[in-house]
Amino acid sequence: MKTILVTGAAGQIGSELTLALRERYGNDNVIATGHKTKPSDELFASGPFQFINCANLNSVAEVVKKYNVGTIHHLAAILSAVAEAKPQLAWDVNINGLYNVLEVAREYGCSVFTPSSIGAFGPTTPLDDTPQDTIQRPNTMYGVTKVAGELLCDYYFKRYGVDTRGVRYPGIISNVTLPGGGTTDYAVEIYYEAIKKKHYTCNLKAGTFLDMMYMPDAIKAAIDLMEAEPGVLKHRNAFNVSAMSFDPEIIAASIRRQIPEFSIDYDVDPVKQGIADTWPNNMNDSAARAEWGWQPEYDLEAMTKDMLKELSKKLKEG
Ligand code: AKB
Repeated sequence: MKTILVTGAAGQIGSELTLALRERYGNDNVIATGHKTKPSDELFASGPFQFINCANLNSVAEVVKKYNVGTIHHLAAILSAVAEAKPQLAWDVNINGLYNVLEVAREYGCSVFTPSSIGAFGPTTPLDDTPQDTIQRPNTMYGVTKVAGELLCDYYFKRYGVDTRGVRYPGIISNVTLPGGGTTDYAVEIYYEAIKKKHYTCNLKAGTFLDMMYMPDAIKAAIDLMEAEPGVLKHRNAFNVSAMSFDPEIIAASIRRQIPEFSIDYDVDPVKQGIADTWPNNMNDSAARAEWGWQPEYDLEAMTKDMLKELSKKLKEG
């Protein structure tokens, strides 16, 4: 049987997607790979794990050959704030890494799931009800790599018939692994601080609306899209997917409904604010809903209740 490979498996999405894929397809059929980040004990113990470097084609090819891989979930990427601090690294990982994965997929006949992001939009994109197909002129290195990645995936499908698929993820909120250097990270940190200090100092301004999604829905999106009949897909790559849109005041109010003493103030990070100001306030994800039945399960209130419950347990256990 062909196996599934996950790159970036120790990262925020990878750590949970790998376990979900193992539960669905069998532990030994899902190969977790990472570059430097140490995997959690659960990830390491539950199935194969190997260190690879996606920026090196042979490193990807060897693992695909060794495990007879049929599908690659390519999650290894540098997020937006780190990409602004280290643009050359972002290009190497986000572009050369994806190119290598696509080349290996072409040679070995693999399908590829690649996340794009709300970061693929820019200041001239319509920010409200952002259409599926619209202006994409981002002015960040992260955005440049995401748009190029979307186009590269489309190209490999059209030119070589590689079964490429992907979504534009919004900010992802989770209680297992922390995100590493994104603009939307505040929406995760706020829950940790709400439990630890009942106060949060936010690095984005009140009124900064962004699309967001709870991790179980992010995982569902990846699995549902990869399991969709190819004939139903008109877009294939870069589907807008969203579950909710809020600003820091709205998420704070949602936390306050569970923790009434919670308070928020602001110390704005100009780099992150500059990035967030060019991203959609809310995306239109009707193409994903129509083509492969995208339907999120969590709204803000359901997510807040679950995040606070799960994090309280986790922080108590130490
Ligand atoms: C980031 O903030 O960089 C990511 C993203 C929205 O792509 N979470």
